[in-house]
Amino acid sequence: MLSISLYRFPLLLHKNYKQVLSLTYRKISKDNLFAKRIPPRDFVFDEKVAGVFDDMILRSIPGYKTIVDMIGGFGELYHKPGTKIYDLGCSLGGVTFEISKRLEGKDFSLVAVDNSRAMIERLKQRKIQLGSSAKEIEIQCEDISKTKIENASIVVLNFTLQFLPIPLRHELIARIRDGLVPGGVLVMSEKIAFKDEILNNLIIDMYHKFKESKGYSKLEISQKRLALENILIPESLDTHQSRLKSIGFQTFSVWFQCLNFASMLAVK
Ligand code: GEK
Repeated sequence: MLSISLYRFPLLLHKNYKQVLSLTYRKISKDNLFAKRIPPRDFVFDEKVAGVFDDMILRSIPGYKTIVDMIGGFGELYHKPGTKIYDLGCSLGGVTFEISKRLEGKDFSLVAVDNSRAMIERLKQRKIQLGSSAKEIEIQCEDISKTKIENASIVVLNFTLQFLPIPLRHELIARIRDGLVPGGVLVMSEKIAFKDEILNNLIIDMYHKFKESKGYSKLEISQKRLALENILIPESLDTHQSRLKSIGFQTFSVWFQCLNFASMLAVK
């Protein structure tokens, strides 16, 4: 597997940066999982995906790094002392570590949840490398539809809800609302669909151009798209807004959008 060293893990400003240099400058493996023609199969977050995930997510989500940086800012702004933060579908901890870095020295605890064993094992290794700076992070390997959410001032779903079957989404958002303290916030990023078919196709074409500009071939793009077809089900921004409002979130705004990727903020 090829290795590249362009990636800057978002921990450069960390006070104990010496401890995390190995994370910051580690070589990351290039995602070429779909480069050769392979028999069609559904996408899974297995060991192979976890091994190239840092590269995959940066080259697959326009604005990913900006979104993670900004969520760190939301963390700083909205965390209330003594409350919890949840990163649901945390993968390798992009959001988890960004928020922890910003809140270092404050009274907080962060619960990072993912149901991929391969992701969680790697995340635990990163937590060990960070030592005492990461002591506030509690890692749970479980389905987010089972996660107990309580006393939370911030819940983050950064590109995770889209993988949950649609019938389960309402119940999860309702549980998040119940677990948030008054004034607590949900930050939710999603791949989105557009109701207008012409616009939808145009934006998808633009997105494929984005992926090509990041070095993916047409074969990689089409094989990955097929693998995700039944796994990642995007909804429209209207659908997200109506669900959040019907569940009782008072304030809603899209704070970031690039092509068919958006991030939303909802306040209880
Ligand atoms: C980031 N938030 O880097 N329960 C728990 N985890 C799940 C479930 C579920 N039901 N379904 C999917 N996942 C991260 C990126 S990636 C987004 C999130 C992407 C997990 C899955 O195992 C994977 O790690 C993550 O959600 C989605 O900011 O790959 O497009």
